[in-house]
Amino acid sequence: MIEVRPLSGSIGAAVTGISLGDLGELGDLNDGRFSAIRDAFLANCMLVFPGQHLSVARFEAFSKLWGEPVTSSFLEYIEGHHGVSKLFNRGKSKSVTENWHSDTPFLPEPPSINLLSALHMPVGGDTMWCNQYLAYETLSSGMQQMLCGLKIEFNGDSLAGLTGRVEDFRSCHPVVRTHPETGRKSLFVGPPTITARRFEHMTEEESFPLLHWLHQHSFQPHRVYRHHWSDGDVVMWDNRCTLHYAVHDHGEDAERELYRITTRAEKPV
Ligand SMILES: O=C(O)CCC(=O)C(=O)O
Ligand SMILES: [Fe+2]
Repeated sequence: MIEVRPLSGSIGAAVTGISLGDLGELGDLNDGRFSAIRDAFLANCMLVFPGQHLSVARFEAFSKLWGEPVTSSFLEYIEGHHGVSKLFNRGKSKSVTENWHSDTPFLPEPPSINLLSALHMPVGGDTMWCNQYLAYETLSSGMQQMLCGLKIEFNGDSLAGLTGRVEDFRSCHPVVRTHPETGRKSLFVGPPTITARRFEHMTEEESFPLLHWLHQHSFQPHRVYRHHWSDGDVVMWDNRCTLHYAVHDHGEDAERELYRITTRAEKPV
């Protein structure tokens, strides 16, 4: 039987009692079990399925239940497996994920649901998530009103530079977005020196102080879950109402490998 256990007081739940690798079961997920997982996902913003040890094909099959893969030119994908990439330890100085971010917010339709499947994990190399519904709900009513209607111009230049791409990635999205499935409002921000550079129609200088404050407000420790990985864990998170941060404390040579899929392109509203 599926069991859902919260992992912190603010975000995340562990789901046990289900084998995601069992394709027969996956078919059956269209019954009550799929809706149990979906409800747990929408309520907790991120889920951990411990000890799944999925093959790439089965990881793909599970991900497909949540939507079509979203790809970007920043990543390389495994041949024969559309939208599946392999994350590995590139060294701390080359890490682009050791900051609080949501994935590819500079796309017109960023991915909504992201999944990782852990192959080989080191000691350390944790990942953290924070809850952006709570980040919005804990703002004063005055700040909430002021932000309502503002947009951030998200910019992919610095990521493009680091990964040698030359395309111009820019999209404006609402700072306060409404989740299409839960109807809840969340704070949609990013690292102001990397992607969330300015408010629409404002300069970077004008925008920075408030963007910086909103970003810092988002990942206060009491709104964060920190996951200590084990090989075989599958994790999925809602890219629409969370930020995440990959801690690089495992050294340059430690093995750290995960499969990664991002799904369901959606325009933030
Ligand atoms: O390596 C990780 O734990 C997560 C990296 C990341 O930011 C991502 O996959 O989007
Ligand atoms: Fe990420």
